[in-house]
Amino acid sequence: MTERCDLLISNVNAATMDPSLPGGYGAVEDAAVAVTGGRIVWIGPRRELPECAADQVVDGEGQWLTPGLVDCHTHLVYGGHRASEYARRLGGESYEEVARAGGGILSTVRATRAASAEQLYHGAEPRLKALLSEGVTTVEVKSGYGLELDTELKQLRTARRLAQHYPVDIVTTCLAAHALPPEYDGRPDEYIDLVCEEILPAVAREQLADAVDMFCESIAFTVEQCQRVIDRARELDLPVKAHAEQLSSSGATSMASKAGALSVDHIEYITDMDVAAMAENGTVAVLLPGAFYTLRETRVPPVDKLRASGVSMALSTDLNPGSCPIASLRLMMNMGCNLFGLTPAEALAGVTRSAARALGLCCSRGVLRAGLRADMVLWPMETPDQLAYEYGALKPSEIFFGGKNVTAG
Ligand code: DI6
Ligand code: FE
Repeated sequence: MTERCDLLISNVNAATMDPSLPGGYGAVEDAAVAVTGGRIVWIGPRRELPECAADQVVDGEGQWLTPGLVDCHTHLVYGGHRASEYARRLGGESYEEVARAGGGILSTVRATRAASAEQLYHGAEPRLKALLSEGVTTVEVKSGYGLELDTELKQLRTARRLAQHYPVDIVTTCLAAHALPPEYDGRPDEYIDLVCEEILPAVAREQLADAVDMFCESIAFTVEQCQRVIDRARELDLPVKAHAEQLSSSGATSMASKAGALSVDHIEYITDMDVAAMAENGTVAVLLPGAFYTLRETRVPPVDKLRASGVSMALSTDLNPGSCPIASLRLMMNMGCNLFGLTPAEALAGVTRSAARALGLCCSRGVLRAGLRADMVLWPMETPDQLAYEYGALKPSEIFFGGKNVTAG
């Protein structure tokens, strides 16, 4: 490290989440962190800090510092809402029944097609602000409520535009294979042709997506159709991920893992074979307890088996107007523990290190380590276990995005 730095935070306890350090949090007590050019240049016990003149010094007052949180699976940009559908489901209709009756995802498709880019942008802002206020510094945003070229592009451009105005990195994913649009009713293979031949190449040409996703389910697309989308994405050099095994078992998880998917998401209905395929291929399990909770599902993902097989488990909001209209990654940490049986340390790893891996970004973020981005959150707590345990009152005291203090208010 050089003898000067932009920012020095000292008198903190760091939950580095570095797996090479002992304990679930990779904790370094009484630590110091030096930042230059938006990156961590030194982190370790304060007494070992080399001589360093800092432009700005922050006294952490014994609080805990964590990596900036990463929400690795959202559908943040959409038109309208589905409050009436929620009431119908509370009255006994299932998510699939609502979808098959032309509601569900297709109801949001109609609203998203009808919305202007400006309306989509302003609709997404409060949801994004809610995430950012909790210390989220990277958000993945999917398309998938257009199901036609222009509206898919409109959603992805809106997502990119949000990152120009808020202190956050937005990672975009093209989810054109989310549902069958009404104009292709009865012709799913022809819609997959459109996705592969028109939508994905256009999105790749404009560099509007960092990855490609698909919904493999009885109310969406078959494993074979999803395989075609994956093959096309690979030809276009785009990484893939999949909504898999959310409502039933199909083999999508094994297929996607073997095809090198970054992550498979939901996975309540995976089998032992799927777990083995994920472990073998380094595919991240993205767990979405908010969707499980909202849809009042009863089948939980096999967390014990994933843990025993060494599969990385990320946690995310799945923020969307149908199965999870909840803009809180902190609440997902609590739900991940209460509903799925994660430990508090696994929950924090799930929204930092493993979430970064699910986006293919583990070389740049998700851990506090020299060389990585200085996306960091300071929390007024005595132990990092409080992040999963408490909800509502515990807020970040400072948020650093690329080494800049961006704490709101
Ligand atoms: N699974 C989900 O959880 C979201 N999409 C998907 O394939 C939900 C989308 C919605 O209901 O609008
Ligand atoms: Fe989703």
